[in-house]
Amino acid sequence: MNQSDLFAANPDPLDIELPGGALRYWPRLIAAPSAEQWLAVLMEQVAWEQSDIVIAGRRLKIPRLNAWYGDAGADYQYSGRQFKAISWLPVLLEIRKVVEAAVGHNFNSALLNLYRDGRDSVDWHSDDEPELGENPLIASLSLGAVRPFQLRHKTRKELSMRTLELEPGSLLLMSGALQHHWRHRLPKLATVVGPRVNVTFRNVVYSQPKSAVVG
Ligand SMILES: O=C(O)CCC(=O)C(=O)O
Ligand SMILES: [Mn+2]
Repeated sequence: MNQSDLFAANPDPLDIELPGGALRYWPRLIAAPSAEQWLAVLMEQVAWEQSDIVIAGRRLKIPRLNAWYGDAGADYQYSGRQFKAISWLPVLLEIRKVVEAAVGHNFNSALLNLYRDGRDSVDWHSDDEPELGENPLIASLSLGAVRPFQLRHKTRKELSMRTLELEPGSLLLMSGALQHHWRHRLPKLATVVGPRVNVTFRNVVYSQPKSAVVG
């Protein structure tokens, strides 16, 4: 694929200032043909799994499929589970190159999510695992169905919830202290929607053995 074909006509980002955090949004970083092709390849080639998490001592299946890819050693833990990085697929290296060029930063890993339909979701959370460092830089590429992405301040209830409709081919960059002050989610939808794949590039800044690894 020709590199220039990957970019849409207007790759300029929008800066969205939030109290205590920064968001940068490229509505159409990737042109539609590449976005559609990548969606199909990722749905087929990624080692999708329905992970479970432990909440209040109970093991539950998460309402989406996911997978963790990255450089050797870029492992990741949350809710008592360790995710060993799978080596990059060629398509992920291609996507990473485009995302790194836009953001001006390198990433050593990516968490992929597959929302099979509107019943799949991710609940309120911050991407604040210690592996991601003090102020994580998270670049989130969307492919497939448009889904609302919502942000809510952790303590300042007077601040209204923000909603961004994440378009296919768009990139959302979360940076600064955003993860300290805001939570985000991708809610379930009552309407019929097709699949959406989200590739969130991250940087695992240290990787050390931990003793209490479950499962
Ligand atoms: O699907 C999205 O846009 C958000 C995913 C997310 O927040 C995460 O994987 O941590
Ligand atoms: Mn997140």
